[in-house]
Amino acid sequence: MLYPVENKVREVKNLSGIWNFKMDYDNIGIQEQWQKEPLKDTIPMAVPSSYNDLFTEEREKEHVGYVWYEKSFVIPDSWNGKRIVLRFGSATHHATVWVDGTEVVKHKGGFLPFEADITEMIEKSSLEEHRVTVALSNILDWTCIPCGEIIHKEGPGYPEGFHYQETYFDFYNYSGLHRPVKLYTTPKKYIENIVIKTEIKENEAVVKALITSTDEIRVVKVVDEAGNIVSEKAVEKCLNDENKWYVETEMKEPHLWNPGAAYLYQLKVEGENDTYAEQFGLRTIEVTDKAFLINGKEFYFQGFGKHEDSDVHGKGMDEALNIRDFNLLKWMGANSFRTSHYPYSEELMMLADREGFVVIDEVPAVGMCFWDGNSVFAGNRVNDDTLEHHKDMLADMYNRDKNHPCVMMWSVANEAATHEEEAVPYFKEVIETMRSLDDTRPVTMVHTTGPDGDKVSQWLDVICVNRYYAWYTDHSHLEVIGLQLENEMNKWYNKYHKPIIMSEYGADTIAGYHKTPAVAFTEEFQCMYMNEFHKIFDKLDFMIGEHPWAFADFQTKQGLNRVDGNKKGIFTRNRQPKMSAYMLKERWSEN
Ligand code: GCB
Repeated sequence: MLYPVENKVREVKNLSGIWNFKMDYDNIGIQEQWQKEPLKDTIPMAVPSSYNDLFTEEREKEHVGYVWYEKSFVIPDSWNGKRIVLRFGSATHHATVWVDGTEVVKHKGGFLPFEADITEMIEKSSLEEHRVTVALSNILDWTCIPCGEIIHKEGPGYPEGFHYQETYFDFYNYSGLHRPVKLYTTPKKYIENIVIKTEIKENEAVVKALITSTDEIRVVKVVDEAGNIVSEKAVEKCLNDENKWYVETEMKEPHLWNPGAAYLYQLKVEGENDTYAEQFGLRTIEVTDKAFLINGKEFYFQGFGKHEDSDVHGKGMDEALNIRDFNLLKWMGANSFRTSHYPYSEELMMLADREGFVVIDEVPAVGMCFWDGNSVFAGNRVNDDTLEHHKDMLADMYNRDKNHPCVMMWSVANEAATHEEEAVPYFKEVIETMRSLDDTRPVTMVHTTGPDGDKVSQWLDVICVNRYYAWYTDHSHLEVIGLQLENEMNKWYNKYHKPIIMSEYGADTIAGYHKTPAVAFTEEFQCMYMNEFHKIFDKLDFMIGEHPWAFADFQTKQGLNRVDGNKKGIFTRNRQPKMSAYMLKERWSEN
């Protein structure tokens, strides 16, 4: 899927702003077909944003089920004869979209884009103003990723109809139209997709592009950052498919995309009617048993697991926040991050391309492990529908992010119960699917299960492990960290002979809380805690990275060990540093 762009033949209309909004308290709107008429009794709502934290009452904030969005738009006469597409950056988690009361698209999966071609209905319509209506449900069950379930309880201790959304992941189930909604045009014959793969030899690069297009493609041009055309080639149609076009074009003295020193080219595809410039970068990735090499140089991941999360906006896309986060990452000497635990906005990925951050791109497969010993994969929880949806999300993530040079590795899940026998065929298929989509990037998965229990890492390239020694186990006994960590990491390595990234480690820390001797939750403790991990990372040559958890404090559901969210941030939720930020800055600036 291509990002909507403006150029001499394409136009974009951003529908972000204030929409009409209506809570479907009793989840009756679908049955009553609210889309047929303009919504009644609406309130204003910001798009993009999560709606939850904009409300003042729990009933709305914690609503389980449907909410409705509506916006009117006009199509300018100048768009006559063009193909018109309505595109959602994301809708969390299930959306049905109507235009003027007619369904145009349905989508499941809260963190990836989807679109509807509305040309025909616009052409047939005599209306001057159109109405887009969205019914959005935030319900998570075992057929979705992330997984969840609705818990119903009854009996004398519970009010009638008592129920709530249970989730098995540690972030708030923010809901809404989280990313921009856009209308865009293309010519009627148009370029649908471009897949770019590159090969770098000595002082030359080959750029290979597979183009899906109903338009006759003429030529591709590679344009450098200064706007010079550095390569140009006529394109040939693939013999076996009418709408597929393939080209290979060479360029001399390529400028590589390096971490911290990005360089972006554009592949300009020119057709008879349509044209599209897709950004790409030149870099190689190689994984050995002990190293991750980018452009032939060993790369050590230093950075964070992050969240799309902030005050008021929730998970709503916020360009100012993205810029602030990237400036903080640079200030600290961080070179990478993981999109824990779902693909982040396209706008953020483009920024990462430009700023030279290395990204581990994670699909929203989180919450597939129970901590009480109950099984997730054997029985009536994760099922065939979950697997199908998981595979769909991998494909959507790949289709959206395939040409981003910043994406250096795919993560197919976070903390799944990979010790369960039934998880083996599941993840074999998931990993095979990822590889069949992309043969150019390594695949990882983020573990909570230890090396003795894990049954799936033989299929991965890199092993990512989350560990909280002396926090969730042996709480506050820092002296156990070194021993337990070294022992476990050696076990992982001896079992699989693959490089390891510590993808999470950290301690909840209240900003401004200080004590000596240090105790858990103080800023001093957070520094001492991480230092114990660092001593071991520095000893083990197969450790290829450290991503403390988490970049910033973030909101979670309420829980006994969550006082207004997860406080393991190195920054506060407001993006101000705790003491540990200075400690990490010093460590990372040395490398
Ligand atoms: C984890 C999860 C992450 C949590 C973190 C914690 O392992 O991957 O989502 O927030 O632990 O703080 O407990």
